Amino acid sequence: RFTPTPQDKFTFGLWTVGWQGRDPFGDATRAAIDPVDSVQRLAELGAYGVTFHDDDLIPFGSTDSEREGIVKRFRQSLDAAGLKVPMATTNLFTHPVFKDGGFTANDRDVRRFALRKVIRNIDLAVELGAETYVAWGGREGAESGGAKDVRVALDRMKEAFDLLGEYVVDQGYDLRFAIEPKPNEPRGDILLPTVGHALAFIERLERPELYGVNPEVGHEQMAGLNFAHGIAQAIWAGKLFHIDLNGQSGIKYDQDLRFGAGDLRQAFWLVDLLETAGYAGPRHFDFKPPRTEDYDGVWASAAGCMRNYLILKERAAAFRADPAVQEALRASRLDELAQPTAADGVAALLADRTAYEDFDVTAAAERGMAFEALDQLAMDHLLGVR
Ligand code: GLT
Ligand code: MN
Ligand code: MN
Ligand code: MN
Repeated sequence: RFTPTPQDKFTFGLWTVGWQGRDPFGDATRAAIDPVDSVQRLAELGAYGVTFHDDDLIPFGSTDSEREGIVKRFRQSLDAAGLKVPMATTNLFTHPVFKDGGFTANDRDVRRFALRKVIRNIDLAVELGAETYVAWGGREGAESGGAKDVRVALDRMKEAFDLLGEYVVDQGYDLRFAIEPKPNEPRGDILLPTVGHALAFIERLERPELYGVNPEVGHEQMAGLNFAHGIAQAIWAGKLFHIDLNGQSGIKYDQDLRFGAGDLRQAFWLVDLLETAGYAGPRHFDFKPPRTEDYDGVWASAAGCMRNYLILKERAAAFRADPAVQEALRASRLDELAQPTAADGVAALLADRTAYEDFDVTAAAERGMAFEALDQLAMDHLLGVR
């Protein structure tokens, strides 16, 4: 019970368990871990796959022959452990050259370098079997108003994604992009700050079908938003290509807690949504084991992410299966929300006196929605007392 298996499709970034605990105030508290060891440990814990930034695997500045050797050894470890690489991404934020961004840096030579860096890693991602390429533009933004002409920067952002789309199509790759929004940190204000901004941006691209979103729990919550609502809209738009699961407690710095820590109620509704909406992609954890932990703590934290997901999955399923819940959903008229408002057409709506002239506004206003009873049932299931 609550023991993960590869069928659960849990994946982890190499940068998550491999985080050394460096923060703006303190040095690393843990030694670097060999990606090959992470692969091995994650497989033992029941994960399905790993993901990586180019630089997580191949240190920035490696020669071509060093790169080849690293990739060969990594591929062998994946095969031995039976782990997949469903997603990869590019580090366009650590090296000082990206201090003003990658795709939207004011410096054109930096933008061209950034595109080449992405393309180089796309080739590797496809070679390793990835279907999704994540783009988190953490350095695309500004700290001050005059530093970035946002409309022009969005032109450059579009140009970058269109070029990458063209490249992928030209190569015949079966790869789609997932844009990851974040409101701030490390930049004061980041471009494409929320799921909604990213969804609107995608529709302006030349090949919108190639692009979706990779929302992260904590990033939306840093903006005070309801994560499950954002995910629901992404699913509704057919754009939930990937997801970053973690935990966050309210509006503060990006905590990247293990999944289930932080806002537990939003985590419950999120799992309920993913499991009932038929999301088939990886359940990807993008968390940071706190810097207080040694490596035992790191693996306990990684195991906790998966365990919490499975517990919440069981709790959400129990909630949906409970006859009292089904009754409460009817009492709250969720079935009525599913009925079109005017399938009879606008003429019939205008001719329908019960819709307006004879509508009993007072009686309708007095009807209770019964949401509190419904939510308490959810709470009882979440807390395991039902
Ligand atoms: C970085 C960021 C994450 C992104 C990763 C992808 S890297 O750790 O904080 O949210 O998903 O670039
Ligand atoms: Mn984060
Ligand atoms: Mn992060
Ligand atoms: Mn993330």
